[in-house]
Amino acid sequence: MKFLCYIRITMTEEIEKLQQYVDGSKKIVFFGGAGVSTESGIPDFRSVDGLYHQKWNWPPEEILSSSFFYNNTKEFYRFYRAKMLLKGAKPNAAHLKLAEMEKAGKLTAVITQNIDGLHQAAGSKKVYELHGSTLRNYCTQCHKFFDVDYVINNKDENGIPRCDNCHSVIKPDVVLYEESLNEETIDSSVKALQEADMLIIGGTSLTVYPAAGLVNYFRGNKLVLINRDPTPSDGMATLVIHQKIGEVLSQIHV
Ligand code: CNA
Repeated sequence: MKFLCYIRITMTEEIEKLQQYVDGSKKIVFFGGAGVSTESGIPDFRSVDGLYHQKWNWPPEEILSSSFFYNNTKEFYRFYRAKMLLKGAKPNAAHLKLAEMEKAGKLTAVITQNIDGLHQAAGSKKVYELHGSTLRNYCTQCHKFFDVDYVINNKDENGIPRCDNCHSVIKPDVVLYEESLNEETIDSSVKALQEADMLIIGGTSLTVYPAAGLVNYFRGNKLVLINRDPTPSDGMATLVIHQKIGEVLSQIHV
């Protein structure tokens, strides 16, 4: 009895509504972005303390473009090592709750724009990585694969990781600006969204296309948007929660 009273006082109406949605759904899909990992200490792009507000000689979207990678590999890796290769980051309450939802048979897929591998580290199995992963890397010449530890521990005098087979430049298996998304990943994401009975969008400004456009494939009527700041898509959601996603999801019971 005491326990029930406690929940009633601390749960906001938004969280109660989210809980009702989760209770009544069997095929939840989560679509997320960089905001899912800020509570793990990884900066996003567009928040006030995000990468777009830090001073670099080029804007992040230019450094993280394909042409910049090939023309200015040294500078790419200076940025990439400092800002994208954050080893030691651990899954937070949001990653863990989503993995728990999948294990409980409620969530069918996580579709993420993130490249940090934290959903899998939390235990999620069905993860569609729209923009690839920093954990996978390959030689631009002979295509040999390398893990993230190799990239962290091996660099030439310019900070560039090189293949131990042919000495060519290693590239992270991430989708850089100017590059196309993997078709199989898109198809699987679209299918999951079309079959979903609930969609939770979280921690994304929904401004990076074509990834952000995928949420339009959702046909259900329970669309929850959990984002610290307003997004252009707030109007299409049936429930909008402007709070930290880890704090919100940790209050949900599966
Ligand atoms: P973004 O444009 O930086 O937007 C992030 C959004 O998350 C913002 O609207 C914030 O308000 C919101 N946000 C930040 N922290 C929280 C929080 N704790 N709870 C809820 N909301 C929060 O990032 P997007 O993902 O929309 O943009 C897509 C880019 C960012 C993709 O290409 C990613 O690869 C890229 N990115 C990924 C990572 C990562 O893998 N962790 C980090 C930085 C950038």
